[in-house]
Amino acid sequence: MKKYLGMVSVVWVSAFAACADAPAPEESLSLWYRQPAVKWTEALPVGNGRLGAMVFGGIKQERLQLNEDTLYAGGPYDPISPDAKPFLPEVQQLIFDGQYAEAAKLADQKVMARPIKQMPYQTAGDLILDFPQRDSVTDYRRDLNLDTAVATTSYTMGDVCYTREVFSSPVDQVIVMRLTADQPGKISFKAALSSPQNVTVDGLVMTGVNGSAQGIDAKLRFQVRGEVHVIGGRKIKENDGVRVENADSAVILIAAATSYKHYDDISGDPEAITKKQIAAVKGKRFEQLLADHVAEHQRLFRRVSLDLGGAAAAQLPTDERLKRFPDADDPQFAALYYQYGRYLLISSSRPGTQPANLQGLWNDSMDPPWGSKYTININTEMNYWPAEPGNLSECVEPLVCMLEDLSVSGAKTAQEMYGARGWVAHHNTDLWRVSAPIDGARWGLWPMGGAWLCTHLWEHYAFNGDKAFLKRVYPVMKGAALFFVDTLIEDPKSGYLVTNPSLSPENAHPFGAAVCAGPTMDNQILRDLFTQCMQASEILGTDEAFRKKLEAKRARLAPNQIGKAGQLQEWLEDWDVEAPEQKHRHISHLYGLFPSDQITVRTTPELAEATKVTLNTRGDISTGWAIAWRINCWARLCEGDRTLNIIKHLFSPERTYPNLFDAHPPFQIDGNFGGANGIMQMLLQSHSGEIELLPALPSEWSKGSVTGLRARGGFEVSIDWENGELKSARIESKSGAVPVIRYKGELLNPETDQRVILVR
Ligand code: FUC
Repeated sequence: MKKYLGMVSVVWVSAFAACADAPAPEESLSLWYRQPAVKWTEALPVGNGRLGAMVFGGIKQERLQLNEDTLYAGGPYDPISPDAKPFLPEVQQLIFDGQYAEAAKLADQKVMARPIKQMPYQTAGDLILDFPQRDSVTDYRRDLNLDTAVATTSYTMGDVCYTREVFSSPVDQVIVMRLTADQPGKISFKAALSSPQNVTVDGLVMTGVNGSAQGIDAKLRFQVRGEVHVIGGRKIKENDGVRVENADSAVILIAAATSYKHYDDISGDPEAITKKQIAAVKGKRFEQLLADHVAEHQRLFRRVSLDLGGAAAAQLPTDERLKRFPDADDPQFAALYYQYGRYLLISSSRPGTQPANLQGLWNDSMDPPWGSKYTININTEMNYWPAEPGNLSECVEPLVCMLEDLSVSGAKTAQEMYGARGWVAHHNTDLWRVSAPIDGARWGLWPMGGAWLCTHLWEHYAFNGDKAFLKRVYPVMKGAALFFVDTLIEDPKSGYLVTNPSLSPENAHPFGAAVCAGPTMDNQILRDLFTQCMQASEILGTDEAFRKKLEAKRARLAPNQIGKAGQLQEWLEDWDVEAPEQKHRHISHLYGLFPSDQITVRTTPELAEATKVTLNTRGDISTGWAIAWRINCWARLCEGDRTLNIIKHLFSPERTYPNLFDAHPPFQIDGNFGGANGIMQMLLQSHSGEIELLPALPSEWSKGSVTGLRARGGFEVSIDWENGELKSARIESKSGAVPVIRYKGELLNPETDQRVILVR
């Protein structure tokens, strides 16, 4: 114990500045509240990509709900239906014959995976701290400082001011909590671990196995290991926890690990890992743990700053600001939401961790909505939209690794289900990298999930120009394309090459099903995938014959088409106006408008008009992520005021919880990331070979500045504006190339325009 004394050598007075009368935090990039969290969606998230906690900030009881990003149910499994391959030709024929409901029925019986659902992501449990409460509490505040990634709770009880700070360190791989008071001997509590998992507890060590699900046995072992260090007072180990009495201050360290090593290897030793992680911080002072954590967080977080003006509103607690946003003059709230998106990505997706799942990293349930895994027909992609432009390129690495895994597991699915080369992943995947279609044909019989994700590999290259990276991922992109070389089939009516069976996620057409051939989104994704593979092979000087093959296939894909209502057609045929759900949340065929640039106001004005018709029919109000997608589309259509109006739907108590988590409802993190990206896109876009400054600036954001955004082609961009007009733009060209810059529809000459500072 003695060794640790230095670690908590806290000067008591240092920790209570916040207590005076609980004003707003000094750091305006903070979420803050005047009451503890009662609901989980009021608690504040911390995370190091792998290890997460939701901090409640209770007075009599503190709760840290804990997550480890590999703690999923089940174990390695492969649910490919053995009947899929023999029955797929029949399903295909039924679709070509227009017997869609029959095709869906047969697919449900024979083609879909067994089990029909994947494995859910699960909670690790809770760290609970029980405190004696002798008096009433004043000056309560809890906050999450986005700049330091520390959650702090402080209050005064009697004449003592108490402070608790919590962070999850990416450097030391532990969650750290410090408890201090402004008088000696005042820290007393009982700390205990608990979990809905199958666990045994000894003191602050909780050892367990994950849950089974869908008939897949629980095969993962895990451990959560806590350690408490005190200055002054006493620390007593009990069977079910640790008691601290009359300490001057205390530090709690939490490590957690599972036996997961890879999707087909669960031979890890969680006990050895957690012991090692705790041992590794032995002798490290709290101040050092904190300083290392903050430095690593700020290395990423501080690359971008955004000021939209109106900082006074930050004096109000975050939940109040949220309620007032639609009617208040609080543009800076959008800046807070934007930076919270970047904070959440940094905290849920770092090199070496799992990618951000449906809830990022944070989940308190054994059976969360949609399993809190990877829905790859929009949600996972949306999670990563803000990464490259938001200067968080490293955060994409877990997604890249997942794609490398899927290119192996998905090759088996391609072979066994379709008899095809390459690899395929359908609309969902999980920790075990399952790629067969799940959930029923209506949702799952869509072979494009892996292909769409592959466009993120190209994007990473487009933003950074890293050829070594392109070389690394080219086989994954090629494998995804190869699957379609083998499986695209000629549509007997139109002669186009089409996917079959497929669907337009997850929308039913007028003929009693969703399954169909060659929906618009598939053709758009394939056009991108093929084009990007061709460009990559050219850059890498390889695979000429394959490139030619892709070119020939690409030429036979159906083009984007305008239907009888003037809308962009969702399907190969003009079915849209008869489709049963006119307000459907998915706007899959607008993939071509965003995230792709196949449709733009400038290059394809008629198609851009058609997307407006579609967007107006679908409506602005939808589920959280679906609103976020609409925001991005209207920003691409360069309609700033319309975009801000839709943001007002997202920033409403119906679509954003008090902790600013997105509400589908229930909580899904995609809306946070999609919303953040939409805000960024209003200020800067880079596609179709140009950088466009302030393309969708709403009139309410008349003055502001942004620094450090990234643009395709290897540029870093900072912009200042006033009275709704560009004041200056600083563009740093990492490659030395001169960018093509557009502002208000006109090209700016970066060499002569006084407003542009080009740094090469
Ligand atoms: C897709 C969406 C749902 C939900 C789920 C996680 O299936 O259609 O709205 O977001 O993913």
